[in-house]
Amino acid sequence: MSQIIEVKVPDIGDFSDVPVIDLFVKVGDSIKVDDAIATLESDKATMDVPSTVAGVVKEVLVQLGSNVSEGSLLIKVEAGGAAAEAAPAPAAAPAPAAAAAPVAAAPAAGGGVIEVKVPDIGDFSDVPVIDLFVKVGDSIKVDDAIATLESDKATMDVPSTVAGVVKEVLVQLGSKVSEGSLLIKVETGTGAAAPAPQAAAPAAAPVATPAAAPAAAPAALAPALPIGYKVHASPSVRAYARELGVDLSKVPATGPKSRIVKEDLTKYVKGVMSGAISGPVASAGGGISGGGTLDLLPWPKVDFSKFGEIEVKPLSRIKKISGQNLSRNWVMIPAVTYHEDADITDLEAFRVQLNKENEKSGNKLTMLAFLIKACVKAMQRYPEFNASLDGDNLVLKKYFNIGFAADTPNGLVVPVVKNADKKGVFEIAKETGELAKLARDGKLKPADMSGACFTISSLGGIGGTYFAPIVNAPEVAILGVNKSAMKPVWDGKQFVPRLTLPLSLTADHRVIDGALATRFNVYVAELLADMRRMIV
Ligand code: CAO
Repeated sequence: MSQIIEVKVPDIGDFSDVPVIDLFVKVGDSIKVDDAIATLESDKATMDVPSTVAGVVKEVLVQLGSNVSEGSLLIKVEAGGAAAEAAPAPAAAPAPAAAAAPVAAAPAAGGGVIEVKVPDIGDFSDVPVIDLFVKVGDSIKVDDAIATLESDKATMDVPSTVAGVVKEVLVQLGSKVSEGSLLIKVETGTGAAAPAPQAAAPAAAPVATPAAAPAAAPAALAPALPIGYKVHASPSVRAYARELGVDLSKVPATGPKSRIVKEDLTKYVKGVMSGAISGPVASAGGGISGGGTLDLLPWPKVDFSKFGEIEVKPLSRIKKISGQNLSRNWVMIPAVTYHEDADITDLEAFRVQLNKENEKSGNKLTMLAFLIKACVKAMQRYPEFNASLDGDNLVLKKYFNIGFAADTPNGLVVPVVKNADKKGVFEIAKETGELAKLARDGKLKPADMSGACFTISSLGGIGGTYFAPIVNAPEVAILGVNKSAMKPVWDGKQFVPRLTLPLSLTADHRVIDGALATRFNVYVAELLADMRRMIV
């Protein structure tokens, strides 16, 4: 006989009126004991509230943003027959509480071997398996993740449709699969559907995680994958991880259903900062306290509407991706910016003259093209600028691909001029013009934005005097350029007007020290001052 059972917010400590920031169930969902219903977020902690009953959700009494306290009604569940075993209550509690999700629903009465195949994954086919969570002998439950597939548009966890013991795994990392491809064979029944080991996979996550980025997206400021994929965490935890520059896949989860909760993140960061855990992490927000421990503060949450009219506008996809990369690069690279002035009086006159001579060709020489050539020449003299760090090794590149920051209505992207050492300034100017147009039209392909060795960020067409660009990892340096201006320069006898170009070179101090950076800057300035030096 079925009955309707109410699931309420359990004792959540001293908190009250905390917002629901994530909601995992909807009417009609079948849920099990300990399945996460909602995530609550106070100013001190994030808490997943697990269900205390198994059954079918009949009513959801809260929504995203609802404020709840202990005892607030969350959902009503129809607990039918055998499913109605209510769990020993005070399940919830602050999130870090362990969460071995109990028994799977699927009973598989008589037993037998069942094949689990790739379900309908939309228009995708031949997508690679980028993560595999099961091996022969594993006990799995319904909805346990079997594998992660990654198309050029999305990352998808494929959950198991049966509970039992894995008898065969028919794919491996890198295998290409389509709808219907056989993934695993599972022996069901005869008690095999027993509680699955917590270890294997991040549970559930039925279908596609809308991908903010991977390959095909117009990746901004580095082709790195966005942080936080293939892991289970609430949006707020993901956002927090992004702020901190933490790769969530490295963080051990203690939340219900292998979800990473805020405390996991804090613990991980503290571990890294104290040296107990090795791994990349960046400090943020709270900074480092006097004792040397990281004192993480949550990002301030302000209800701005209290103070006046506001409008909330979602960040563009490019901004979200570049934001992650910029945050990581800003906090993880010990970077220093060095300034220099280049006298480009003669170069500008030369550029204007060449443009006049080539007026009919329609191919206009830009200062950017000369800057690219000068940087390539300087990188040839100082190879550390054409390098990337790989652990304790420096990878020195023998090719010269130069990225340039291009401002677009949707955000910043970095197209790349390949083999710039083998091209002349006209060819480079043409190519940068074409790439900048593609960037503005949102038509750059991933290949147009990959493989850069060094980046130039030119704000010369806009203005400014100097700035501190952020190194575009895994590159080790970036040259920022502002608007040239006529300045009085003392020539030993008098002040003479010289067209002066402000240069701002930011370099990764782990690879390039100040003396080298200044030599590079001075050399670039010398080349721009007298282009004849390019052939010396
Ligand atoms: N000093 C003075 N004038 C300059 C100059 C400089 N350093 N650089 C360019 N100019 C002039 C150009 O000569 C051109 O003038 P005319 O139209 O009279 O010939 C005008 O400024 C516009 O140039 P441009 O910026 O369109 O062309 P570009 O080749 O110099 O730059 C590109 C192309 C893609 C780099 C640029 O359009 C752009 O997007 N810049 C922004 C990059 C950016 O946002 N960087 C910040 C990254 S960190 O947030």
